[in-house]
Amino acid sequence: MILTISINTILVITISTIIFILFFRCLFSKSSSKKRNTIMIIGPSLSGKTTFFYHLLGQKDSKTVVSMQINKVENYPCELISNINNYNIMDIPGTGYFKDKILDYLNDTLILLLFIDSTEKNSIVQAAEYLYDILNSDKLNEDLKIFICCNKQDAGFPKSKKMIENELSKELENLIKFKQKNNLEDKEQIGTLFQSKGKFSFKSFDNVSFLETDRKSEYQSLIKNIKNALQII
Ligand SMILES: Nc1nc2c(ncn2[C@@H]2O[C@H](COP(=O)(O)OP(=O)(O)OP(=O)(O)O)[C@@H](O)[C@H]2O)c(=O)[nH]1
Ligand SMILES: [Mg+2]
Repeated sequence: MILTISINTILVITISTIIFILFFRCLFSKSSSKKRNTIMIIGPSLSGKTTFFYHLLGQKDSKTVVSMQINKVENYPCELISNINNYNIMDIPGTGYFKDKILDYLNDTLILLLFIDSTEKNSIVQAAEYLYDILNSDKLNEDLKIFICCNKQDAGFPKSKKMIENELSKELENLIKFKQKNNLEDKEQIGTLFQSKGKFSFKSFDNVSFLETDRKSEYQSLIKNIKNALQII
């Protein structure tokens, strides 16, 4: 009798322990491999974000105006980038108000496209400010891929991706020094970029890559890069 009770007790304890362990393993694995499916398009005003957004939606000849709200599709079957999965696609206007919202969406973002007008110096200066906030943020997730899209390569005298990378590096370096000198950082969260010393280089960010693109080429290289990235992630 004593033996039966003790065997039963041991059995109950063992089964409960297994269920307990499995429950917590399941809970933990869900939180660490969160399914992210957002592609976010950001960048200075007039860099060509909404034109690309409509291209992804199959509306190639859409006329755009300065965006005053976020363009968004949810769970969208975009055949240009995947035949398998659906994605949320967001186009964030280049005005100041929306720029501040980007960090809120960063944790759910898989692919971040930073658009730059390659013919405009000011577009590069503004892009550095976007990048500072993003690379300095504690909301960067381990899956995130950042493509710096040197857009409008078909227009005027565009800068190459190499020139833009060099200019952006210098702009970021100046921005970091300026913020450090004037102690312009959120005291609650002092980011890694704010603490960095010496020359800034994109070489230490292997999730960031540069590419040249434009509407005329139907964004072929950009779409190819997005497809490749989605297959790997
Ligand atoms: N030459 C050229 N012009 C482009 C290209 N992409 C967009 N444009 C033009 O650039 C202008 C701005 O494009 P939008 O797509 O509205 O720019 P945006 O980045 O959404 O701007 P905001 O909504 O103000 O943030 C429009 O007149 C487009 O026709 C491109 O690849 N080449
Ligand atoms: Mg727009």
